Amino acid sequence: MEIGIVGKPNVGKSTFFNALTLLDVPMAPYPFTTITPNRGVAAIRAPCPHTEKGVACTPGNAKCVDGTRWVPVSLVDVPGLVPGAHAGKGLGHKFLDDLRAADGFVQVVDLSGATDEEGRLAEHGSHDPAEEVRWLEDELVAWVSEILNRDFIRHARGTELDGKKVEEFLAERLTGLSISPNAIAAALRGSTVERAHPARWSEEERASLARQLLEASKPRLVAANKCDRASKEEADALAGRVDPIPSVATAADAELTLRRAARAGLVDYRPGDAAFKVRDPTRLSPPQQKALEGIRSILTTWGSTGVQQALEQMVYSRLGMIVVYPVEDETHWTDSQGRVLPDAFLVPANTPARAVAYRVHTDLGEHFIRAIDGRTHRAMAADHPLGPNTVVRIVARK
Ligand SMILES: Nc1nc2c(ncn2[C@@H]2O[C@H](COP(=O)(O)OP(=O)(O)OP(=O)(O)O)[C@@H](O)[C@H]2O)c(=O)[nH]1
Ligand SMILES: [Mg+2]
Repeated sequence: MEIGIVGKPNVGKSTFFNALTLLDVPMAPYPFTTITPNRGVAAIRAPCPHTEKGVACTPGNAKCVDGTRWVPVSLVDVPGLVPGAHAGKGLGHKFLDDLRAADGFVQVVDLSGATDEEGRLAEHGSHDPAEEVRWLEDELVAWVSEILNRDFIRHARGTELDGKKVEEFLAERLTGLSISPNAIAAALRGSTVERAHPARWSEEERASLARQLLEASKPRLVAANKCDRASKEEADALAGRVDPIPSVATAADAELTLRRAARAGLVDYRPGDAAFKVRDPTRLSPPQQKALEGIRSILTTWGSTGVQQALEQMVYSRLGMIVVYPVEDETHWTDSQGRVLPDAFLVPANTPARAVAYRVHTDLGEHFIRAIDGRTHRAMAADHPLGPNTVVRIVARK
C-alpha cells in the first residue's frame, strides 16, 4: 500500500513527507523544489495486544513504544501539480504517472491562502485552497480519462467482438493504476454507460466514468497545511467547502522540527501528541528556544500538529485498513522462534482469513486449513472476515 502526497507547488508536501519519514528531501520556499518523486516509509499507531498478555512483545516490522505499535506505511512525495498538468503543464504528465501505484492521496494545501496556483508566494488569503481541491480533482480525472481513452475504440470493439465482460475490459485498460475489481464494480454501478457496448460510450460518458473510477479507487484527504499562519475560522470554512472529503489542519514544519529535536534528544515528543517537553533548556540555543516556544503555541491552539492524525485518518478511515497480528502459537502469541507478536500487518477491514495467510506467506495461503482467533480460540474458515487488532494463527497443511 502506498499513499501519494499531492498538491500544487510550495504548499509543504516535502515538509509533510520529511516529518513523517524523517528523511531529508529538499524543501524550499519556492515552486518546483521537488522534481523527481521521493519514496519513504512512515508509521501509524495501533494499540499493541502485548499489553493484554502482560508480556513484552518482540516486534519485527513495526516497533512498539509503551504499548503503541508503529506500523509502516509507504509514502510518495511528488513534484507540485499545476492546472493543466494532465496535458503536460508544469512538470507535466510524467509525475502523474508516478502516482499510478498510490492507493489514496493526501492533498496538501496552504490553508493561509498565501500561495498562488503556480506555487509563488502571495498575500495571505489571496488564494482559495478549496479551489485547489476542485481543480486537482479535475486534473486527476483527466489523467484517468486519458489512460482509459488510449486507443479506446479499437479495444472496445475487440471487447464486444470477443464477448468479454466490461469489468475485464476496464481492468485491462487501467492496468497498473492500482484500481481493484471492487472499485471497478462500484464505478460501473454509479455510471450510466451501456455495459454491453463500450464502443458506443461517448466522450462525456467516459469522462464521467473516469470520475467514478477515481472516486471509488483513490480516496482523498486534505491536509490544510501552514495552519500556524491561519485561523480556526479559515480551517472550518475549508472543511465545509471540501466536504465530503475530510480536511485536517496541519503544521508540517512544526512537526518536522519536533521530530528532529526528539531524534537529537533535545525534547521528549511522540508524534501526534498535544505537548512536548524540553529535556535540558541549557542545551538549546536562543533561536531553538524561540522556535520551540512558537511550536508550543501552535499545539495549544490546534491540539496537535495534525500531521500524524492526517495520515492515520487517511489509512484507517479513508482506506479502511486494520492491523492484524499473525502468530504461530495462539496461546502464547508467538512465532516458531518464541517471538511475541512479531508482525503487525495492515490489511483492508474484513479481509478473509485465507487472504491474510497469503500475506504472511504464499505457502500458508495455498495450504490453508483454518485460522484460530488468538483471543477466543475459535476456529475461522477461509472466508471468515478479520476485524481490527485480531491476533490470528493460521493452520496449514505441512
Ligand atoms: N508556515 C509554515 N510553512 C511551512 C509549513 N510546511 C512547510 N512550510 C514551508 O513551505 C515551503 C515549501 O515547502 P516544501 O515542503 O518544499 O513544499 P512542496 O509542496 O514540497 O513544494 P514543491 O516541491 O516545490 O512542489 C518551505 O519554505 C517550508 O518551510 C507549515 O506548516 N507552516
Ligand atoms: Mg516538494
